[in-house]
Amino acid sequence: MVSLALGSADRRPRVLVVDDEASICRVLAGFLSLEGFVVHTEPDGAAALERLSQQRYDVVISDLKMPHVGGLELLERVTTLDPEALTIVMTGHGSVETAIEAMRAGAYDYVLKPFRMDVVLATILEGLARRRERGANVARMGRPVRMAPSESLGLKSRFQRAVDSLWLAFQPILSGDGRHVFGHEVLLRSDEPHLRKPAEFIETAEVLGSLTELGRVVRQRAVDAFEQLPLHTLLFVNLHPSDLTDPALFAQEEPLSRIAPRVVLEITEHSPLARLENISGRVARLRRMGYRIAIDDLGAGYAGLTTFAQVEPEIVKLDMSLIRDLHQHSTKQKIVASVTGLAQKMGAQVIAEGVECRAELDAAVALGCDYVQGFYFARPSRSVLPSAPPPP
Ligand code: G
Ligand code: MN
Repeated sequence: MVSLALGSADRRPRVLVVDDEASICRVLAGFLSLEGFVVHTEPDGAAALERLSQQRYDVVISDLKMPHVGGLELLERVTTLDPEALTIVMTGHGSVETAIEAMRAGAYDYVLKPFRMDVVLATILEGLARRRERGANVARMGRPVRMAPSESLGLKSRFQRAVDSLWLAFQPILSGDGRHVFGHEVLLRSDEPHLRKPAEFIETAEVLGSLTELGRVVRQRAVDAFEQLPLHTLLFVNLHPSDLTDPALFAQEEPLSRIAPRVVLEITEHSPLARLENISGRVARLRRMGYRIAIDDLGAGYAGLTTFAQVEPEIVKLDMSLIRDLHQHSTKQKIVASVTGLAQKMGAQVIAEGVECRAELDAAVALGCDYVQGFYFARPSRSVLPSAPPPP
């Protein structure tokens, strides 16, 4: 226990922090007390429930993985014990899925560990403000307005903010000798602090059923970005497999279609493409519209060669996991050599992704890669390279 409640006259918001890591409890309690909250801490769900049966809290901020009663169970119990309490879960980095599960269980919001204090504070303040608003609604309408957990309000508003602050970074794709710009890949970025990682942004869209909307925004932004491209170079745009089911992509009005001959659509293998019906037909339509098709991240995920046969790509992008330490790894060398050989037979060109050093570059080119992309040459950035960067 960090600070003592000052009796009923004390109207400061009360926060219960639940985490089996004592250091997290300490840090959060210290910080939130300074911000004017009354803070108590407990090391697990069972102890937290015991405390909640005796005292009311405005906010319960809890870890998910804890001994005895874990975070998810605690959440469910809090929702029935005190529906007015704002519940926030803390979860390890990259595990947005767990956070989402928690939101389904009734959590108001989540913060990803390692968290930034300003993010935690903003999440709490936003939640309290929302609750006040809701209280005002209850008073106005004379009957309770209960928010369904499925509304995932926190997640939705966060996603909307991410879409509003969405921007595309450019990363050049160069000839094997690094002297010519072949094209630029546009990569999804957002200034929304909770969804800075593109993968989390996309996962959130997936959960909210907003992938189609996100895909449309990205394609419109890609067209806007096209203006900045040097003459005769290509624009590489990532498609999510779900974009292939969006009728808008195939429609006359599709903004990207106006520049289709300069666009390479990257179809990723990170999600199982095989579940989509009639991939060959969809890809054929895109090709008739003038696009070129690339298979992205080959070697990273699902049935690489099946997709190869279904899509018959003009371009193949080798996943960076194959390129990493390529010069020291004889099995990777054999794989890269066989994929470049196969690509050549099929009339496709090969891009090595994620080249980070000279040795990887030399190995990739020696094994038959036509183009290269990676931090060794340029990181994704807000601006387009007018010409190839000077050799590093
Ligand atoms: O899945 P896709 O290949 O489209 O993802 C590209 C991602 O890889 C981008 O987010 C980009 O920032 C990152 N990236 C690009 N080049 C490099 C590199 O050389 N090394 C690493 N680690 N990441 C890279
Ligand atoms: Mn890509």
